[in-house]
Amino acid sequence: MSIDRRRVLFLTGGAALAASGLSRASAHEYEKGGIKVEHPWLRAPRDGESDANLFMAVYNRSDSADRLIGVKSPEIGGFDLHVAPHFAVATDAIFFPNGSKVTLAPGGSFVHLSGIKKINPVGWGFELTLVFEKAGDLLIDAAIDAPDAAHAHDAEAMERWEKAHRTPQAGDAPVEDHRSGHEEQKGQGEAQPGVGEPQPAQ
Ligand SMILES: [Cu+2]
Repeated sequence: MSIDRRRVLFLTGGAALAASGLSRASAHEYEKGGIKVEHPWLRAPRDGESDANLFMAVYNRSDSADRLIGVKSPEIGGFDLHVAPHFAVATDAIFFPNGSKVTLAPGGSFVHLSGIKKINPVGWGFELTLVFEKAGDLLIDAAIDAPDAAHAHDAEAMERWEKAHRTPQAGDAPVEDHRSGHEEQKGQGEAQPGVGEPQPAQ
């Protein structure tokens, strides 16, 4: 996955659309049968955790109801479907009436992913297959937002995350300086080479 892709996710994002007040079709949508999934995104696992919640807008333009019954990815251990009280029909599926738009969002329905084995950093994408009862399998690339993101492509949350997880940028002090400092500290208090063993060259 390239940096260009990351830029694409930002440029087609909800933040820009919200700011302009437009809701034009963007590239970040996926369609199969009568089902269209728009802006799938997830809240990245918090540091040290392996769970993430997945959100999206789902349009059902077919003339029959459909249900999301599963999520597939080699990178997840499992999933469960959480249905907000006002949509509650069953907890083993998320229900999409025909002719409806249902938004999975924080505070409402969502897909909980667990046991995530490998995931890209915030700002990148995560590929998953959504399993709809009638429309079948639909491969999506969910945008990975910050763990505290309020909506898809939450630029403010992403900025906070990047500050807290800052990696060296071009123009920063060389990485080597930083690392050699750690090595000096690490050496202190560690076991000294045994008597008679070769001493490291200075
Ligand atoms: Cu999007």
